[in-house]
Amino acid sequence: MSNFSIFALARNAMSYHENWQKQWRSPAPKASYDAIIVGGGGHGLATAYYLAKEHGMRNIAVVERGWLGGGNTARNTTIVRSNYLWDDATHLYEKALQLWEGLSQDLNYNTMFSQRGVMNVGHSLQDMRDIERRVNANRLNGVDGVVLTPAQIKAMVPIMNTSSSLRYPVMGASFQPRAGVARHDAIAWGFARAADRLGVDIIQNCEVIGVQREGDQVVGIETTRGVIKSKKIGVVAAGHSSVIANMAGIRLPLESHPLQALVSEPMKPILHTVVMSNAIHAYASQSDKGDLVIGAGIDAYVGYGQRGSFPIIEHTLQAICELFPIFRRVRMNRQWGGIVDVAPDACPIISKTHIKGLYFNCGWGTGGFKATPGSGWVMAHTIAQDRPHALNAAFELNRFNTGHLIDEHGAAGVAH
Ligand code: FAD
Ligand code: PYC
Repeated sequence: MSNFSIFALARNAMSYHENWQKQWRSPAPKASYDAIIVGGGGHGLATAYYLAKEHGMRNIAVVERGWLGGGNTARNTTIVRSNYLWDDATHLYEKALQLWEGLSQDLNYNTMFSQRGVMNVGHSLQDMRDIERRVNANRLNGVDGVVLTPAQIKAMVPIMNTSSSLRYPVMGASFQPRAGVARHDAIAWGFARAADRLGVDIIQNCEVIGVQREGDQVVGIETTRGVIKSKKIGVVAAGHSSVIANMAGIRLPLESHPLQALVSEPMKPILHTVVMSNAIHAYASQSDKGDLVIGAGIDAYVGYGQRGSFPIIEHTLQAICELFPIFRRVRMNRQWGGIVDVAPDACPIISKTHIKGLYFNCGWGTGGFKATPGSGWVMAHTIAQDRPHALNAAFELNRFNTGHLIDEHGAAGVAH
């Protein structure tokens, strides 16, 4: 290849990059909108998309302090499932799973949703009782699921050590065949593009630093790009919800914790489903690129450092190596943390507040990625109609007054 064509190629690549940047340069915010969504992660962008698509609201903006999907949306391990224990949770996550099943077509963007199944492994008699109870509850709700014996697990995942002499012996598992994984940043980009096509303003590098009220009505936000007025504001800022609530004079029952994950060097396909264990705080899947995607239980302390602490990851890798001895020599490539906000019952808050026009969607803890389309769908309904949809009625803030908590701690795939 001559020098000339190399330069031409480089020039083409540069102009492609510049055009792409121009196309996505954030517009200047307008003085006012019919609704503003704070937080440009998957949930915020999905909310904006469904507000425009399902409720015909077009004069809306998403404001994001960094870049789209730079929060938990692109830091998570992408497990999508709906095998929760309690009816309210199951219905909400199953709605999300059904939306996932048609999402690539709906958004005209490949979300790489891959229904390769999710296995939750049990290591004690009590684990197995909980697994059987959960699978029965799922089936009563029309959600797919089976209980597997160690021999059935071995047939599906031959590389797993199912020997009874393990420190935490494998005694069985639940398996949801329709569950799986997706591509995390594609969710942010897919929703962003689809919302943009419907006229939504997506404004990056725009941090909310104040919430304006007139009496008990919200009237706008103060941002690093000026004041923007609106009488409907939906806060969808995982990990930082309490900070923004504080600006409006509200105290949320949430704690922010780091949650860590890591990926290995890429390998040929060897792990064809997702394997999780709540008891040993470890789970693994293999991405389409070939990396092992591994995650830990939550860091016990509260904080905003997107790194996490060392012993957690060390314990997770010990557990992974015990379960999959073949992975002992695999090199890990990257480790990171995301900040998740956890409610006392490990369930989300999707709710109006006592301030008119101010709504919160938060508290997803370790498990909100799978909910992204469903969360946006019900949040859009709540904002547009100023009342919750039947699917999120049980997830309002007033449950912390009435005591109607939906305790999913035991059924969470990963320890809270
Ligand atoms: P985010 O993507 O975090 O978006 C919130 C946005 O708000 C951010 O972009 C942030 O910059 C913005 N923001 C914050 N403050 C402000 C402000 N003042 N002004 C403007 N913008 C602001 N869930 C699963 O279902 N399956 C999994 O396998 C899974 N694995 C996980 C693994 C890890 C390591 C982590 C950290 C999380 C995991 N989760 C998983 C949880 C999941 O990632 C989250 O629940 C989900 O992504 C939350 O999405 P979101 O759009 O609400 O949040
Ligand atoms: O909720 O399935 C889940 C999950 C897996 C890893 C983190 N959360």
